[in-house]
Amino acid sequence: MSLINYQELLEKIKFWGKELGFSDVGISDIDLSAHESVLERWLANNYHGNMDYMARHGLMRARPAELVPGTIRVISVRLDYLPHNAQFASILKDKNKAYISRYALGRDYHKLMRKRLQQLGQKIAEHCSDFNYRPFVDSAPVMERPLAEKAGLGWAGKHTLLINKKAGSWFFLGELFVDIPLPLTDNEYSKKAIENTTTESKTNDCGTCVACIKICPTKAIVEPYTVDARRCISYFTIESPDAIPEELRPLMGNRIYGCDDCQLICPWNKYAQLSLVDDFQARNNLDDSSLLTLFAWSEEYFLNTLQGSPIRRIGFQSWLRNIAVALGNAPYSDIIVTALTEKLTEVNEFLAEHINWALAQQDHKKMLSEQAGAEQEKNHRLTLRLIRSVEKGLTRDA
Ligand code: B12
Ligand code: SF4
Ligand code: SF4
Repeated sequence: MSLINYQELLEKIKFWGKELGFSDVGISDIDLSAHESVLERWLANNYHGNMDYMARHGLMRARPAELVPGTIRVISVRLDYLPHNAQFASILKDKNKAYISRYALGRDYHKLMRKRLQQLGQKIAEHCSDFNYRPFVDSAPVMERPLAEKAGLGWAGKHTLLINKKAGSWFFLGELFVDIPLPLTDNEYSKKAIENTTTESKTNDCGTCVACIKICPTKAIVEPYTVDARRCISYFTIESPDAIPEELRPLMGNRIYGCDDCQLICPWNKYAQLSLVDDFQARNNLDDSSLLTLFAWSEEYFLNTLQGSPIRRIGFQSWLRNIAVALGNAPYSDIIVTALTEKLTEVNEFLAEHINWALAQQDHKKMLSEQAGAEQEKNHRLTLRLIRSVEKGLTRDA
């Protein structure tokens, strides 16, 4: 039996990872015991809303070897997704345009990353006779961020997303569960990840900054490192098929699929790197479309055009629900009122309720234009502050 030099193998894994286009690769053990109570508390507070899958597997989410028996290491990878010409500020500024989270402008990342992780696993298998692996990308009960933190890919910021000092936070995570004793990553992030779970207060490169907590339009970051998903725009425009709570609708602005605000305000995103993946560049003008154009799509057109896009997953009903609310948040326009009224004749009760809400908003703005305008500006106040900060600090991506 030939002995394997795991240090040498690790160097090869890093090389293959880069060859496959991953921006970073790190190795962690599988001990997430310090995160079990955090996860339990999050679930007990019902912060997961109707994402039943978050509660379904109990603590297996924090116990990789229960998910894949035999796992002793996790290889975490990072893949940058920031598209060229992100136009963050210019689209958020124009209330008649549709703002779609910049991770979702191109092809769905799940399949693409899983395929690359599978290839990485195959490469390792060619060098290790007795080797088992399973790739995951956001698809199974796995705590991806705490694993990636331990693997030295970055630190979890107060908005809970992973950040790297040289790369910001515009990236996806994925992992390969493996059953070989690879050496663990030992860098500033992995050291901090361990320190932070053994001390009362966290220390990291967020320092005293609280910009993400302040800028969140719906106050979803209820305390540092904790997001109440039910208040997060990403949750109620993507994950939840239910009606959007009325009090949150005006705060959504023109964000019709996900939200990037907490990352946009983050000073570390000055160092974000543009994605090298063609599939993540914008397709079908999704980076710069008017709300009315998207609202006019038929279901057939939606399904055909969004083939391979993550947006297709939410279905046509949620798509129209989100755009209807954004149209309610747009400045008064006869054309918008006509489009909403016409749509009323062809939709079910669920959508009709959102459209009627939007019509009432439009009506309100027409009747009391000045006062309503001021009210709308109040809701838009944080977005205006964000736009200024992006224009000043992220000139390339503004
Ligand atoms: C459920 C989920 C959501 C939910 C809930 C988000 C949340 N913050 O929990 C919703 C729908 C809101 C969401 C939104 C988004 N998501 Co999401 N989401 C997930 C998912 C599936 C699980 C996250 C989870 O387990 N949450 C439960 C909490 C308890 O765990 P956690 O946040 O990971 O762990 C934190 C705590 O343990 C905390 N912590 C640690 N120690 C301590 C100690 C104390 C005292 C406390 C209080 C906390 C604490 O820090 C940990 C790390 O942040 C992951 C994929 C995965 N399987 O991990 C993607 C994932 C986190 N999402 C991702 C993305 C990109 C997003 C969005 C940016 C998408 C968008 N543009 O709209 C937004 C960002 C919103 C935000 N600020 O989080 C990426 C993040 C990549 C990155 N750079 O970090 C992931 C990893 C998917 C992927 N494979 O790339 N998401
Ligand atoms: S994604 Fe938007 S709504 Fe969700 S926590 Fe971040 S800023 Fe708040
Ligand atoms: S905005 Fe500030 S507090 Fe929030 S994640 Fe970035 S550095 Fe940390």
